[in-house]
Amino acid sequence: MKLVIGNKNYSSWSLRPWLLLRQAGIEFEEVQVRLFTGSFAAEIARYSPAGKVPALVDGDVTVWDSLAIAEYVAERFPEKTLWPADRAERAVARAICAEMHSGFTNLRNQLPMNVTAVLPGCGWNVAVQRDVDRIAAIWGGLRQQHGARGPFLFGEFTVADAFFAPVVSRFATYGIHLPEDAKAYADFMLALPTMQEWIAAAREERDFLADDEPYRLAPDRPDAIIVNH
Ligand SMILES: N[C@@H](CCC(=O)N[C@@H](CS)C(=O)NCC(=O)O)C(=O)O
Repeated sequence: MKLVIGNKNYSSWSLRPWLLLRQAGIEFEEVQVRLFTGSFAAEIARYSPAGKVPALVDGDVTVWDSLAIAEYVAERFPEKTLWPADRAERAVARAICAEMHSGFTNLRNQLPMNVTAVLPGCGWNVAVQRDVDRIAAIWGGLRQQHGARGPFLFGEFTVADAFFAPVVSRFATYGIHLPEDAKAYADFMLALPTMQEWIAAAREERDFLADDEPYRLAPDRPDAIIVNH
């Protein structure tokens, strides 16, 4: 199985299936395509008809879009129970993943994932705060309900944790203040060895995507390659 991803520093959509596979202990080959470079379109076209990362290639099956990939992986490895086993909990898990997938546009537009940046206070506005409040309510509510079963949103790790992982990173980058229960969840997720592995790899990247850097005027790495979209 091959997972095609973009830059670890920027590609929030790529982080979701990558974390899902790594947390579930599913072997895969990682193929990285550098976003917005001259060769991106040609390279990603080899793997995805949608022309975007992430994409999963499993033999003659190709799946694109992070939500479809999560569903495929969960079906392909039923023994990993990547969705909650309980039907009602599964419905909630799917609902919050869909909410994340199609919503929180203020947060997504204003606070782009930028794993290695430290930008406290940047990008914040009241519309972003509404998204933050909703996410904190989701995390806090689920932790209250399922905390006794384990540290993840539904106790055990599920697709829902993978889906909110990029938000955890954004909150860290932009120094977003969270209520205690939501902060405890975010801190726990950030400390996961798999998240740390992703972050460490992001630090090794040299591409600096100008469009994703509204708050850093110049790269803080002298070896950076500036990529303009
Ligand atoms: N809804 C898609 C979004 C994928 C997406 O927008 N990927 C971005 C990178 S994070 C991309 O490949 N952009 C390249 C382009 O649009 O040319 C998913 O969940 O996978």
